[in-house]
Amino acid sequence: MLPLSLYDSIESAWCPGCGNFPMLKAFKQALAELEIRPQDLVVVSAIGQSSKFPHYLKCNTFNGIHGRALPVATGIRLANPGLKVVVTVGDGDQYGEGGNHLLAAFRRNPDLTLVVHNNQIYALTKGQASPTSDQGTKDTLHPQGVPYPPLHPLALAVAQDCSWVGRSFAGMPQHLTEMYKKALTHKGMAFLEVLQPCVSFNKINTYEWYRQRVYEVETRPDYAPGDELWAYRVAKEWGERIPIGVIYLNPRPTLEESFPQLKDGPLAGRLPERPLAELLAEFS
Ligand SMILES: Cc1ncc(C[n+]2csc(CCOP(=O)(O)OP(=O)(O)O)c2C)c(N)n1
Ligand code: SF4
Repeated sequence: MLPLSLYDSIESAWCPGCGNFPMLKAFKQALAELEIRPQDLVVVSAIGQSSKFPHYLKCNTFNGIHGRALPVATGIRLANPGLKVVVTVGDGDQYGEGGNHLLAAFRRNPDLTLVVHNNQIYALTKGQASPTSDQGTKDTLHPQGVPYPPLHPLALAVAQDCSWVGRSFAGMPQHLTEMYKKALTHKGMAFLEVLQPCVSFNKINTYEWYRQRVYEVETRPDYAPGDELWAYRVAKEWGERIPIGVIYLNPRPTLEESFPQLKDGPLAGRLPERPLAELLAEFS
């Protein structure tokens, strides 16, 4: 196991009690246990409180524009499959602004880990409803409550053949670490949603609210993550009971495997087949 301090970066600006703290700690723990070195890791994010995650990690990072982390991460992965690529973003960012990229990534199956910090709110912009806000949630944009039901991102992932789908909760650090480890070691796209309380702007979906509802899906007598219809039904479960754990497993070829150019290894570091000056001359 590597020392956790290997990944230490600057001090964070999150509010005390924010669910992002246990996520950061559990992520470092998972990296250390899996012995993923900072130089072999790139963490990509976009815009939001959750997207500050890579700022607080010592490794390669890329902080892009709202909703666009997945295409950037996919490009990094294709250029250098030698890197472990992780995307850390918020529910607003990935399910709202980045919804189109989410659908494309589910289908393409790049070998990367997507972690969505789901606090059911746009936190950085001070608490507007997000695609996962529960129906009836009152905020400044919906003083009478959100009039329609929330998105079910995990069911969407199952329906679109995402190869690994799971959920964890920031209030259960051990579960979280194990789920990070499982997602990080999956070959293909791993989509891990983490229920992440926002103690400043979401006064409804608190630690206690989640704690009363989450249950470990592996304890179900009918547990069958390889069965698409079973996984779809479980992924839609949201309300009095919320499943956490591995919900869907669908191993299939990765995006990288479909590119013949990549069969000899990463493009990064490979010498061009023709001298660069000769290639550039074609465009002059
Ligand atoms: C194109 C664009 N639209 C809107 C914004 C404003 N904005 C910044 S952060 C944010 C919300 C982020 O919410 P979420 O992804 O849920 O992350 P959280 O802050 O809750 O972790 C918004 C709307 C922006 N920066 N760029
Ligand atoms: S506003 Fe919410 S999400 Fe942002 S740091 Fe504070 S508690 Fe965390």
